[in-house]
Amino acid sequence: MRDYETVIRLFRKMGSFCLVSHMQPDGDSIGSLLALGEVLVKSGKRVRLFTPAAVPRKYAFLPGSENISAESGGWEEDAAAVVLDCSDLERTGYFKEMIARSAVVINIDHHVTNRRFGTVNLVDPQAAATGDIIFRLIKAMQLELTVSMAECLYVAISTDTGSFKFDNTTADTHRAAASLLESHALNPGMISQRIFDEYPLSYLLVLKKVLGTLELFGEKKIAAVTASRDMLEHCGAQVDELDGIINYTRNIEGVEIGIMFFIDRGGEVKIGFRSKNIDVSALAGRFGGGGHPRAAGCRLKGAYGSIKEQVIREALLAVVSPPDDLAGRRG
Ligand SMILES: [Mn+2]
Repeated sequence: MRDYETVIRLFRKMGSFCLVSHMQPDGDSIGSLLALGEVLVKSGKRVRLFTPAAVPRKYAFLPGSENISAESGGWEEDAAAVVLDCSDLERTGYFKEMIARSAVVINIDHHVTNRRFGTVNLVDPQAAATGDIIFRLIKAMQLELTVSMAECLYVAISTDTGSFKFDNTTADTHRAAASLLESHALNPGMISQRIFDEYPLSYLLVLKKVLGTLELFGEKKIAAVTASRDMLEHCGAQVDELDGIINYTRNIEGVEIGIMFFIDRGGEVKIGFRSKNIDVSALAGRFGGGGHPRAAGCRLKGAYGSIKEQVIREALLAVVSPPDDLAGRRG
């Protein structure tokens, strides 16, 4: 609680705040930014909101999102910098230098890996979302929770928990969500429809094409799909619309490794790996790539056919003989 009190004292003492969150803005970063921004405005402070990239279309319905600037022009040198949901300053992109020049940096985050770069650090890895910490701050400040704050924080918490499905979801997370729903007549069905269920038509068109390429190898323990720059153009889709598609391969019952080949321009093939148990960062490492044990990738130059052959061969070896340390951990 001491960290909360320190932050609250600074909120009361300082008159002007620049709030900033991370690249690839998500529901937690946007929701936390807007809710805390409103808290400070309601407390009579001068507040500016920033993200190092435009607010994604699906979060544009959140009240106040039009006040978030992706440009650093309005940054105030004398304001306290409040950095939200960032484990390190690199995550703030081109705001990094301005933050580093601020006399007061308030770091509010929930990542275990947070580098404690602030003058004050309110880092709570127990919190499922930064929005959860903002909610506790509002309670500790004994402020009225407005309907817009509640909506933004509900979006923050529900997105960072994958709609209350991930392992970071605790009884406290549900209690916070329950308080938010109780405080105002939020519409969780509408919120989840907008954030989790709706997608552009181009996504479905590209999904249909990519799933049409599905192949299975190694007694159906490896599933692979292939996408290409041409497919994207044909469907009018953006490259980020491919992001979730690889999970379809990994999620097939019995499959251990899911692979997506993306044939880009200039003879480059990007390869994504997903797994249930096998360390695919080691597999990606064999091709000069890297990542996390369950999600990794690499990029190779050359003909798609021979690249695919090499990658599948290595993946088959990984399925047959997973590294001992990970094999031992299998439930
Ligand atoms: Mn977060």
